Amino acid sequence: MWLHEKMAEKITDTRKRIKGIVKTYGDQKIGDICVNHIFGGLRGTDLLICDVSYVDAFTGIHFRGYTIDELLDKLPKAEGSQLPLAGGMDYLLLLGDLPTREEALAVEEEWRQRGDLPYHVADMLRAMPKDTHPMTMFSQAILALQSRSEFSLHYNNNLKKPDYWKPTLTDSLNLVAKTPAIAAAIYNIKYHNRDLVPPSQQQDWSANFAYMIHKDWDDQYKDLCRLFFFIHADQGTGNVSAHTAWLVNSALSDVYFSCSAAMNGLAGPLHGRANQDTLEWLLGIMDEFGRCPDEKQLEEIMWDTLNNGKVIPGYGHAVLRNTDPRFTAQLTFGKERFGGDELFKLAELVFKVAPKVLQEHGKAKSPWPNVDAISGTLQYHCGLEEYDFYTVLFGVGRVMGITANLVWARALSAPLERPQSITLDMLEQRIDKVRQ
Ligand code: NMX
Ligand code: MLT
Repeated sequence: MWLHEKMAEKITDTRKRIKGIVKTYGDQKIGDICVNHIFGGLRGTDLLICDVSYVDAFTGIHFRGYTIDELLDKLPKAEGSQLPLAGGMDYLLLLGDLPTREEALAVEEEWRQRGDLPYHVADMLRAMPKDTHPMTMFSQAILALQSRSEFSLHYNNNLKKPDYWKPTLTDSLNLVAKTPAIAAAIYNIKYHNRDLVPPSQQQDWSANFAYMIHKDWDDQYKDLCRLFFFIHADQGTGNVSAHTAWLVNSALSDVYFSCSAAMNGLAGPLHGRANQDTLEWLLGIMDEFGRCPDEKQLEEIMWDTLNNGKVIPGYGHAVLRNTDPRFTAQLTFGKERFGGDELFKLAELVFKVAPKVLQEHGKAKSPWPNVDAISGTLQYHCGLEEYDFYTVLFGVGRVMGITANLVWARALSAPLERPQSITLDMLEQRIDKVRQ
């Protein structure tokens, strides 16, 4: 397949590069591990290599070296839209090159041919209890596709190690192709108890989600899908979901096992579920006041939230120390299209007040908004009021980057990840020894 051929060239070069680095500098020290790293969730340790994307503390995400603004300008656009084709983004994440329009459309076409949801997945989703969280459904649906894994099939038939990436790329294309249909199935089954709509052959991958949830008429929502899936596509391999996938995949578990596990991490309130929690919090404020409160009232609400031992959802970050550019991209989208919306005004006001309050509170290392501070507000404005669903949308975007990383993991024979654990006694002995 054409994408496999293009990847093969890149992989050969990168393998040589890594071989050279390890051969020449294998013993070169590049950092230190302190006790604080062990007890601080490994923050501040450069322990992973990821060329697909990089998160800078101040300028945020760079996809293959490009910022969000650069890519909004440079990536080929969807028909009749100013927003990028996800096919172009996947091409960039996998290969590291900006795609031409033809190349972006060719990835879209690959997905179009692979995008149908097998009956057994839809049946399984329908059989799940109605109060099942949509992220549980999403993770299970991905896992239910595992029986189709090309990697597992070929591995069982003596696939050679240098070729592991090939069926991994096929799995990656197949899974990404189906994620809009999985998400739409969850939405249609859980909230509307209605028939599923098969993906359209006419829509681009992002817009197809809108089409399958009966919003084919809504061009604004299609654009929001294009923006949303694009900005959520990757965030290095250190975040909980991507790192989970990386770890699981290091045992040679295929893309489906790895991505299903990743989505279980994304479902946590400190990670992707913050978009659900943010909207719930904002709607609670709107309910209390019947409108957007004034600055002073909002400040009081924030202090109440903090004094009750809760976090301000959507604010702070493990790595970022500035406003998340994914927040800014969504803020701009909302301002241009529905700036007068009361809920949107509230999200804007939170942006004005929260950093000040969090700085005064003095705990969070970053008082600035992350991607989740506004994403639910845009979804809600566009008619998706079922906010416990929003993390599924985060997952649809994220699977693109995670799978690109997994193709590279297999291409570069990323080893079984297995750090050593030591006991507290051993740690104290080690500290004594080093201090002597
Ligand atoms: N509101 C109140 N307190 C906060 C916040 C916040 N938004 N952010 C951090 N803190 C507290 C944090 O709970 C911790 O308190 P304690 O010492 O009592 O445990 C202290 O500040 C230091 O935390 P940090 O080192 O700044 O943050 P950390 O790297 O541990 O966690 C987050 C990062 C993102 C989990 C944290 O900022 C947070 O809980 N934010 C709110 C939830 C959120 O928006 N999550 C989404 C992240 C993005 N994503 O999509 O994954
Ligand atoms: C993400 O997009 O994965 C989040 O911002 C969390 C992170 O980067 O750790």
